[in-house]
Amino acid sequence: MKRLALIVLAIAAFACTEKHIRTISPEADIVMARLQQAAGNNQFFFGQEDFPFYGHSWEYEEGRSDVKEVCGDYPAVLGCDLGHIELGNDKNLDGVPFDVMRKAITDHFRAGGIVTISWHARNPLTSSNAWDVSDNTVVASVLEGGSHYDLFQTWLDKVAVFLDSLRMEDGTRIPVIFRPWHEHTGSWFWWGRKLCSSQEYIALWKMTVDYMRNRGLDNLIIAYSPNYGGLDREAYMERYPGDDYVDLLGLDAYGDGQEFLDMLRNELSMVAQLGKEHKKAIALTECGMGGLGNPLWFTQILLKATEGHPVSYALVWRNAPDYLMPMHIFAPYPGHASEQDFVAFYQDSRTLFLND
Ligand code: BMA
Repeated sequence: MKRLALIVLAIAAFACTEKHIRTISPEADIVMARLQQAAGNNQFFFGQEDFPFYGHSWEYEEGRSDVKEVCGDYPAVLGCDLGHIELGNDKNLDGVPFDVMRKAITDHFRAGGIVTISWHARNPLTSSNAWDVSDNTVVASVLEGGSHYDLFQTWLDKVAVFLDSLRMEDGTRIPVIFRPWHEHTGSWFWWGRKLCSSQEYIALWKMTVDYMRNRGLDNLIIAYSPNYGGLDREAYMERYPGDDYVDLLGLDAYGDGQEFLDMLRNELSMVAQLGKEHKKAIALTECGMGGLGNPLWFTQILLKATEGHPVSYALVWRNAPDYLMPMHIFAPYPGHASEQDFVAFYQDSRTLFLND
């Protein structure tokens, strides 16, 4: 009897610790292997945020994409954002209906594409947006024991429900590069560097990832993405939650010019070295030049920055409709000055698009 009780206890203890064990689906493993393979060949997948939903001069027209209209193929990586899902809204912070997003994600994966999801969550303490940095107790407030813990659990639940709803007809979950709490080395989001301690940031990260894993989400490839700019190894790793909580080492980097290129190359070689040591793929999880004023940005900056570095993908940000946000663009559209340069970028043997 005593022995039986001990066995039961041992199983219970294992079940408790098991919730923190990383499980990853075969489909997500394939995506990770494909990312590593591309990087090993000195190639990278090109991606864009929100590309199927709208472009420079249009919104919600099935099959359209500014990038496709310029080079004939779609980006290989589709980026989406869950901001406002926490409010129970039907549309995200940029007006994209979550149903439309789900369908686009499914179609993109079915066509062989890769999906990444970020979350510009609103400020749970002040009820303002993700950029409200007026209070530096927000992260503490959502952690266990904090005043907004219960509310925040309901937010995590809404994210988990959406991520779990991304499935193929046979029920298999679609692999997603999930990229929470990004650009935390800057201080423009409520989870940013000056807004919380390292311990608080790491606790927020672990709570988020554990929540998703406890819900059985084995389709997530977790991406860590500090913001570029003056980062050395220590600064990059300062708030690293640990190898069990991260699958991909990212960098978000916006800019143009020689100084930007030199610094980005330095930081990418630092991230590449860390990727080697920690056995993680690396990526430019966000990049671009706001407004795309340099017509040679794609060949002279992005291609040169990634040359010789095992960057698995590079995702540029969204092309917002001009009538909503003038020149909030990161990829060319037909008639844009960088069209030709983008075609050369597309034709370069190192870049991979959806057909690849
Ligand atoms: C920012 C801008 C915002 C947008 C946010 C989330 O960089 O594009 O307009 O709301 O990303 O997509």
